[in-house]
Amino acid sequence: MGIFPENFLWGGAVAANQCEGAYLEDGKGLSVQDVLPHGIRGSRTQAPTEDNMKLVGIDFYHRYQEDIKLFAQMGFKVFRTSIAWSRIFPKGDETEPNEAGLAFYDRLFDECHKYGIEPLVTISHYETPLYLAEHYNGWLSRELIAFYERYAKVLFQRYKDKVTYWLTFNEINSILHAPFMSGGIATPKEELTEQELYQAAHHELVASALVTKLAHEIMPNAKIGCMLLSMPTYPLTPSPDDMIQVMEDEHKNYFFGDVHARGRYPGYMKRYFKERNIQIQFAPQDEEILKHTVDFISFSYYMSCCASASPQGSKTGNGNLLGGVPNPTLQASEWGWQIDPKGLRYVLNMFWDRYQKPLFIVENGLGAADTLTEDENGEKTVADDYRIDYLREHLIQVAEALLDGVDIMGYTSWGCIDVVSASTAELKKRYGYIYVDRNDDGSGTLKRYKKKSFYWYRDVIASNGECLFAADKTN
Ligand code: BGP
Repeated sequence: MGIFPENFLWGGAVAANQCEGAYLEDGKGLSVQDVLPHGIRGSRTQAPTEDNMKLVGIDFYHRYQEDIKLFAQMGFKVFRTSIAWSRIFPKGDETEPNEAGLAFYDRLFDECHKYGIEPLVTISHYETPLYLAEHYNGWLSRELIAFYERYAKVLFQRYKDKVTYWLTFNEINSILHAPFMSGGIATPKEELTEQELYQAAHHELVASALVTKLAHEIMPNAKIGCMLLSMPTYPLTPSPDDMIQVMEDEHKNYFFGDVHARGRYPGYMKRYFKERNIQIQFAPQDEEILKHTVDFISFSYYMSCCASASPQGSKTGNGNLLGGVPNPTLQASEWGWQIDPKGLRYVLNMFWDRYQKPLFIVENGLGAADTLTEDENGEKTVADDYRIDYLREHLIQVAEALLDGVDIMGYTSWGCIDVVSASTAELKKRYGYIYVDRNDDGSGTLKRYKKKSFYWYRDVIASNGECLFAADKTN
C-alpha cells in the first residue's frame, strides 16, 4: 500500500473567467473581471477594453473538448472549474436563468464524465455579475444572498446528477483584501470601512451556509466545501510579541474557516469587533443558518509569510492578495511569491487539527514565464523542470501530511492548462502542464502544446504518487 489513498482525487483547477473567453457569447452578461484588465493591481475600466486578456482567455469555451481530452491523457480523476454566474444570470437579479449558459456547462460536465473525470465546481470564483456590483454594491448588500441562493438552486437542480463536489466561494477570506474582484463591491477599497468589509463578509458567510443546506436537501450525496486562501504565518523573530502578531493575523483568516466548520462566530472575532466598535448586522435567522457547516475544507496554497510586531516589519505586499512580511530564509518565484513546500504540510496539519474535516488542496503551483522550444522529435514543448521541482517538493509534503494522519481528499494543481492570471491579468504568468500559444499583446494561435511537466504529472497520477519518491529524479 502506498502513501496516497487509492481513491485520492488527482487533477487540476481553473476558473471560468480566466480560461473561457467568449465574454459576451450565448447571452452571457459582464462580470467584474471584464472590467479589470490589470487584475487586482490595476483599477477597473468603465467598459471592457481590448487589452483585457480575459475577454478571450484561452478560448476554453470553444476548445473544452480538446482540453478535457488532454486532462484525460494525464489521468485526471477530477477537474475543478467554476461556473460563470453571469452566463446563468447575466445581470444577477433576474428570476429566470439563461438556458444557453446552462447548456454549456451540461456539455462541459458530460465531456468530463466521458473520461471518468469528476467535476469539482466553484459556484463563485471572482466573477460576480457586473450589474450586481454597479446596482447593489456587490456583497455589501444583503440582497445578494437571495440572488446567490437562487443561482445556486438552479445549479443544484440542473447538475445534481453530474456534479458531486461543490465549493461555495473561491478564497472567501480575500473579500477583505480585494473587495471588488472578490466581492463585487464597487466602492473603492480605500473608502471602505472595516465595518463594511466585515458586513459584506457576513453576507457571504450566511449565503455559503444557506446553499450548503440547500445542496444537502437537493443532493443528499453531494459534498460541499468552503474554499480558503491559506497563507501560514511564521513569527519573524522568536519574540513573544511577534508570535502574538502571528496569532492575530492568522485569526483574520481562520475566522472564515471557523464559521464554515464550526457554525458560529469565534470569540476572538467578537473581541476584535467590540474593540473597534464594529457591529455586524445579523438578521434574526442568521445564527441558525450559520449552523449548516460544510462537509470538507478546501484551500489554495502558494506561499507562507512572516509577521512582526515591530514597525520595521511592516507589510511589503508582494504576496497573493494578502501581503505579509517576506521570510528571509526562502526563495521567491519570478513574481515574488515565496516558495515554501513545508508550509503545505504545516497548513494541512493545522486545518486537520482545528477542524477534523477532510481537506482538499484545490490550488497550488508555480507561476512562471515559459519558453516554447522543440524536443528531440521536433515537437514544440516547454522544458519546465522548475515547475516539476516545485510540484514534486509540494507533493512530497502532502505525503508527509498523509503520514501524519491528515485526511486529504485530493489535489488539483492550479492552472493545469495555462490561463490568464488573477492578480496581474497576464498570460505570461503560466502554471500549466499544457502551454497555450497566446501572448499578452493578443498574438498567438491559441494552439495547445504539452510541456515536460505534462508527462511528469501523468506518471505521478499513474503511480498514485509513488514515483515522487523514486531515487532517480530525472523525471
Ligand atoms: C488564487 C486564485 C486563482 C488563481 C491563483 C493564482 O488566488 O483563486 O484564481 O489565479 O490564485 O494567482 P495568479 O493567477 O495571480 O498567479
